[in-house]
Order: sequence, then C-alpha cells, then structure tokens
Amino acid sequence: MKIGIVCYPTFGGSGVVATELGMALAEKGHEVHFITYKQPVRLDFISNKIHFHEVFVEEYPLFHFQPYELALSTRIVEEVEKHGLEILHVHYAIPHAYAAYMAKQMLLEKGIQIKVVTTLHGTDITLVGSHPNYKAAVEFSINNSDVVTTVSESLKQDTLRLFSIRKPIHVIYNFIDFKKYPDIDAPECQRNAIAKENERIIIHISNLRPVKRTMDVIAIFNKIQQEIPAKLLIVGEGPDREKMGQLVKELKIENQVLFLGNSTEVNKLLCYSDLFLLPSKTESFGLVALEAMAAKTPVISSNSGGLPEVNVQGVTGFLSNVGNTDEMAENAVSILKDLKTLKQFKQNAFEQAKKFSLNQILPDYLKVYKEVLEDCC
Ligand code: GMT
Repeated sequence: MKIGIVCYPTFGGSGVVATELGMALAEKGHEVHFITYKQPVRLDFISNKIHFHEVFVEEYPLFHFQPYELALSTRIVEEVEKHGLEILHVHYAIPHAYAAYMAKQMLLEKGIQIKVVTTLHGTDITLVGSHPNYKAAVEFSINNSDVVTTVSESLKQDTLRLFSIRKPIHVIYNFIDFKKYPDIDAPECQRNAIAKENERIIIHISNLRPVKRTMDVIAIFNKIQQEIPAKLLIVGEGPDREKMGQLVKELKIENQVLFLGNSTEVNKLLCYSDLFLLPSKTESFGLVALEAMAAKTPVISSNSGGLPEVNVQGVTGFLSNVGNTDEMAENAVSILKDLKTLKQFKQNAFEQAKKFSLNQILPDYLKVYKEVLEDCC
C-alpha cells in the first residue's frame, strides 16, 4: 500500500505513534510518506520505503496567523498526485483532518480518489477540539473521514459524548515496539550514572504542560524522598519547566531532581528507572506510561481518561483520583520500599505492556486500511 501520514513531528504522543506506525509499515514493505512541517523526531531512518515531504508556510505581512492548513492541503494534493498515494492517515484532528478533507475534495476535482483515516489522540477531542472555537470544524472533519479511530475506549466515549458523530469509531490502542527496549541487565543500562546503590530512580516524561499536573509530580516525589532515598528525572521541555524548578528549590530537593530536557531515547532512561509518575488531569491513553511498562517500570498515575485501560490497579502500579498526591506518594512507597515487591511490580508491568506490542496492534491498522480500500470507488 502507499500511505501518506500527516502528524505533528514533535515529542508529543500523537507524533510518536504516527512515526512508529510509519516505520513499522515500511518494514512490512509498504510505501510511507510523512507530510509535515519538520522531520518527525522519532523518525530514525529514511529508506526507499520512507519519504518525508516538508510543508512550508511563507511569511507574508498581511498574515497575522500563517495559513498552515492551506499549505498542508496543497502539499498533500501534490504528493498524492506525484506518488499515487491511496490512503491518507492523519493523526490528531486539528488541523490535520480538516486539511485532509480539503485535499480530498481538491483531488476529487482531478478525478483522484484518496481515503482518509483519522486517528484521534486525546486533547484534539478533550481539551482543544471541543472548544467552541473549533468544535464545528472538528466535528465536520471527523464525520467526513472515511474511517475514524481512537487510541482508547475512553477517548471513543469522550468523542461520542462531546460531538455528534455519525459513523462508527474503531478503538486501536497505542503500541510498543519491543525491539527498541534494552534489557535492565544490558550493559548500556547504566543506573549508577544517575543514582547511588541505595537510591530508587523515579521518572516523569512529558511536555511539561499544566494538563500533566507537573507540580503534583514534584509534590509526590517530595513525599517519597522523605521515606526512601531517591532521585527524580524530569524528561521533556514545556511551559511548566520554570515553575517546577522553583518548587524544587523551595522544597530544597535540588540535589535529587535532574531536569534532562527533551530526549529521543527515552527507552534508555526508562531501562534503569524504578517508578514512573503520571498524575495527569486528563490522559486519553498515556503512551509514555506504556513505554515505561515496556521497560519494566511500574506506574503511579491518576485514574483519568484511558489510564485505567493501560495501568492495572495494584498490579502494574496504582491509580488515584486527580490531585490526590498523598495517596500517590503512599502507593509509590509501598512499591519501592522492598526489592521483592518492586521486582514483582516490574515484571507485572512488563507482562501488561506485552498486550500492546506492535505485533498485536499493527494488524488492526492494516485491517482498517484494507477495508477502506476495498470499500473504494
Ligand atoms: O497531550 C499530549 O501530551 C500530547 C498528545 C499528542 O497528541 O501529541 O498526547 C495524546 O496522545 C497520546 C498518543 O496517542 C496519548 O498517549 C496521550 O494520552 C494523549 N494526551 C492526552 O490525552 C493529554
């Protein structure tokens, strides 16, 4: 198949899923074309099966906002014509599903059919998409996609609750490529580079936005480190970075908290981590929690959105109400306090992650592609 993928090329989960999917499809022999404004950060190889087409938006004095959707839909039309793409798989509805719809209409005028698959990822529905400024356009572009998928059952229910949707929604969970996860015992997994023998390593990875409740991350860690010697790794960059640094200073835990910035190799940081913190206000799936579990790292999370579909209470970690940092810290200590318990949680997390392996999930996307093409013309 010849598939165009439209996504955000940044560190956000939707871009990561889109990129990993594209690379997996190419490995299976499909021709994949990424169409976006920058090379996706997780795209670690270009081959004759993987192509990247950059979308340029010209500056013009009249434009207060650059018309990205227009440039994107124009580029889609060009690449579909040039390469004979059959499917356009857009990740994150805003503005990708809208641009795809426009491109599809332009192509129809030229007698070319393209099928549009839209994958909804989370905030495109829950936070941004349902905002009155965007709602009508998002609803229209979902209803006019040929196939719609969500990354969790919870996000499907949110979509049905917040919009008037006239078509079936397929749940296709996010996935993990286990090939990319080094074993805890592998030589490159150097935990002593980060922590002393008696210290537990706790980690949080996100784009440090308010929705991640980053202040809760610090508060939970502060309580844990009063009970158990520990280090906290903060991976990512974002608007909350400064506030987090300030709180760390106020709590006088600067020596135990390491801000590492963005990383393209989170698997290498996760391999020696003992616990992952994800106290988010809303989380449609929590790909990063799954990535942690694939690296045998149990998860302390909130119970919002799709997190209960990934993190299993008392088995792979614990889930608490949003904001209940006392309970989150208590649960964290109960996992970390003795090595036997920690080892069991690590193993459980790994077993649960296997249910979301690339090999299990990729066929679901291939089935959707096949069906949408068969339904063609
Ligand atoms: O909101 C983010 O942190 C980024 C966002 C994205 O789309 O780039 O992540 C969403 O999609 C991920 C991949 O499907 C999910 O794992 C995240 O749970 C989801 N984020 C939220 O719902 C807040």
